[in-house]
Amino acid sequence: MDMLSALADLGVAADTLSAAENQRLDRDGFLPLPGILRQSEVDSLNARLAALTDAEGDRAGLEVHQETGTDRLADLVNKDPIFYVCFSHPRVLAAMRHVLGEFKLSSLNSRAALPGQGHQSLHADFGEPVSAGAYRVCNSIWLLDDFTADNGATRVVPGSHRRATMPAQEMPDPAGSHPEEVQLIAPAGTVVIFNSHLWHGGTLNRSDRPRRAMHGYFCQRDLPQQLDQNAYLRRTTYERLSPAQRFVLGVTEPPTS
Ligand SMILES: O=C(O)CCC(=O)C(=O)O
Repeated sequence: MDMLSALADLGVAADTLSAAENQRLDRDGFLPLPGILRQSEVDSLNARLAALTDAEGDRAGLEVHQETGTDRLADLVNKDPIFYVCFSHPRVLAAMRHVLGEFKLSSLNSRAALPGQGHQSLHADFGEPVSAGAYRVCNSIWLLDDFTADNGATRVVPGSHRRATMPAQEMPDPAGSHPEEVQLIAPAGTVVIFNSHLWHGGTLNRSDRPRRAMHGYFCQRDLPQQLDQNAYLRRTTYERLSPAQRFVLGVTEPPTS
């Protein structure tokens, strides 16, 4: 299996994203893909995430990261086949191919910003700036609630992925607002691809309900993953996945247990 065969097997074609969509992703650093999930699918994902959050309690998210004021879960790859869409959807994979070339999943997590919480500093999801075009990581945020101006919708600074700097190099306080920032306001079921070198962050959830989303985070194939998929992959998961899905996860050998 190689990248092109895996993408073809998963339904990615040359025109899966239009030229205009690719140009928008290059220019702005983010691209909303509306209507990827139906409301019934959003409801099923939310129900499964709620059950996992209850079951995992204080351990929830520990495989990658816990964050005050949020409910996080990590390693969703191994927690239910319902989540496989996040690393198999042709439109998402076409975007990753466009930004990263040879890529694999880095991690698949969820994040719900709780009422009165969720604000983050502007940041990039990579430790150092990279030159425009030499992108190493790219994210996809799966909206499981309508993202509104008030409920903690992610903010981004359009075009900042091309600046080759980090927010702290240009802003006195990256927790503050940036004059060019915009919020990702879109209905549940949308997936927003965002170049992870784009300055972005969660905002304060001023509503009385959690703002739920999943993050399918991808990296170039030569990078270490945020969650080592070979180390974590369960035998049952391996057996359920197609060869192309295993390739996207960067899984090389069957797990021993
Ligand atoms: O969930 C969000 O709105 C963004 C989260 C984010 O950027 C992060 O956790 O690094």
